[in-house]
Amino acid sequence: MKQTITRTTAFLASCTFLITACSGNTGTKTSTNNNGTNTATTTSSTTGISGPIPIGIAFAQTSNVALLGQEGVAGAKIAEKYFNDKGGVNGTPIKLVFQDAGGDEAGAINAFQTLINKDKVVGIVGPTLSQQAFSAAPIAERAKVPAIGASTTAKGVPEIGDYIARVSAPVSVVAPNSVKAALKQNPNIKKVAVFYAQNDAFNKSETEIFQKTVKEQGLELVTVQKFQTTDTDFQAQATNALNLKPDLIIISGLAADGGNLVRQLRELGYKGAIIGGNGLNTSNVLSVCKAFCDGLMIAQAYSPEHPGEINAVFRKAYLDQYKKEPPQFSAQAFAAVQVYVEALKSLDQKTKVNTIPVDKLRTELNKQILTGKYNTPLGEISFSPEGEIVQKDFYVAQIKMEKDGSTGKFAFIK
Ligand code: 1QQ
Repeated sequence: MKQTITRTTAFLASCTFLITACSGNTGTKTSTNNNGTNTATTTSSTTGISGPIPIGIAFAQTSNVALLGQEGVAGAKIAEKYFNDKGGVNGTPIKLVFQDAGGDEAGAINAFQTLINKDKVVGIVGPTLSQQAFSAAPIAERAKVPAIGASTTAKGVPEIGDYIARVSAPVSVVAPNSVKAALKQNPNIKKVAVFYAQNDAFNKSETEIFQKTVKEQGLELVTVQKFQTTDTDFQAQATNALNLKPDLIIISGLAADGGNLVRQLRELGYKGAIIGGNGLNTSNVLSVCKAFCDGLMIAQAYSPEHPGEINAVFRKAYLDQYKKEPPQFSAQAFAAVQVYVEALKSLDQKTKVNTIPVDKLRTELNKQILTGKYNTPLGEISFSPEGEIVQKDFYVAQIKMEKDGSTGKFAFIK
């Protein structure tokens, strides 16, 4: 019922916006690019793009989800500079248009509508959460605008529609790796307690995979504890679980709540292994669980050590700017922008993209995206006909905290 209301409201909002935004034929947007110079793109639905090619980025830049979204923003910006320095799309630069998708469905819907109707982007990267994608991606689908997820990993995201794809490998492929790594480190693990945030689509999807993996590995699932991504106090659930003496605890939450749960479990005296899911997959979690983050294991769809020139260039650019190794969400955002650039280049070789009306270009681009192969920092990737990423290499990292108890790093153990 809730879903129906959300979608109807979104659809109406989208129509209202279309009437105002489309009453004039041309939308012009001026923005500042990486070099600090002003660039203007003029685009209309019926004529081609004049100026840089606008690609929309709809990540969380505010709210608690910004802990995750800001890493996507960083990766996308590195890609924009890298590909524009290399000549953009056969001589035409790209221009990323950022709209803050915030942390909820409304924020993502707003960002998608603005990017589609006002900024007239050729395609979108985002949103940050699967929970947001299930509301916002249908807007791109209805408008026939490609939307590539770069951190959405729940079951069912690419199936939202023909225009919806992702470069973020699904939980079904990524999550089991961390359970296997924990067992390799400690083959005596028998009893497992699972925690998950029940108000988030991704965490519900991830915990299903974790619970299935636990059973497949012959382990005993002693309890499943639920919480909300907005919770800060986990005493009741943590005490319930610890009374059952687990040897492994698996948490599906987001960075702030997940990090707090890790801290409170350790404060209550838990000494066993802890696995965090993709929502804890950011060094921003270090400031939440501090010294108690030490030992936390998280499966990865990217390694900074991945061989190949494009990853070497990306890694160096990130290291130079942020003085730490690039995180998975930055690498995935880079890869999503790369997919757009390379698909646009292939199209442009057949027909100059700035001669194609933007509506038609979006559809042609979507087809091109799904047929290409891309050599990215994540390795060589391609897409299934549904828009699911096809990727080869996966890893597991373990947080190693320094003695100061506030700095630390993700050490790759697989
Ligand atoms: C999803 C996720 C998020 C935790 C990534 C930021 O994997 O929502 O699908």
